[in-house]
Amino acid sequence: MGIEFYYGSGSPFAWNVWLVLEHKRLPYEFNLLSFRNGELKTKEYLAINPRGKVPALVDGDFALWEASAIVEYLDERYPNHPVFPSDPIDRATVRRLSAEAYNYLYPPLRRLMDLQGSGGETDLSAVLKDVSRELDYFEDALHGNRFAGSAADFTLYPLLALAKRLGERRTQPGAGAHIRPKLDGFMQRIEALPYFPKTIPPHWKG
Ligand SMILES: N[C@@H](CCC(=O)N[C@@H](CS)C(=O)NCC(=O)O)C(=O)O
Repeated sequence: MGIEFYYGSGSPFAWNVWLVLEHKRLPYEFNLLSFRNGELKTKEYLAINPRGKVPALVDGDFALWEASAIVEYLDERYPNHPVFPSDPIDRATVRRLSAEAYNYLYPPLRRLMDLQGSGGETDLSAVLKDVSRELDYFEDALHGNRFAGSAADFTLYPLLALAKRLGERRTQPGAGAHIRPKLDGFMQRIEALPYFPKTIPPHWKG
């Protein structure tokens, strides 16, 4: 039994794991679950991930969920093409950046998604300010190519892509407008990876 990967289109957490599976050249069975059709809440899927969320991974008879835990497991279990550097300080820095992306950038992005279309412009500008402050933070935190191909890159990229997409889908400049040159260059480096196109969320392509 190999690796089974459970994915939902557009989930930045699931995209993170997908990029890591590809980066590490691991073979896996891809399972696309539909949010709309309730496929994350079936008895079968809840037996894999009792939280009913994506991503999840089954490796043999071991089931695991939570994107960061999955990424760490994959890197330790399958050490080829590592996504964590060997130096303890670099490893800690990669972990810190991943945690910061999920703990500080994702929450305002989530609020932005929830607010879009609700017409609450006052709330919207406050949330945009929170998103742009975080984007500025990451603009300053990324130093050149240092973390290209690390677990932190694969955590951060899907969140930036989401910010950009949210901006493009609005009539006024949105979150994507705050992505400045270093982050933009970082996104381009990820997008140039040979396996990247395969991982674009299926419903973004159509
Ligand atoms: N902390 C979790 C977050 C996973 C998560 O929130 N996934 C969302 C998609 S972005 C989901 O599956 N939502 C479905 C639901 O809550 O019903 C992780 O790191 O994997």
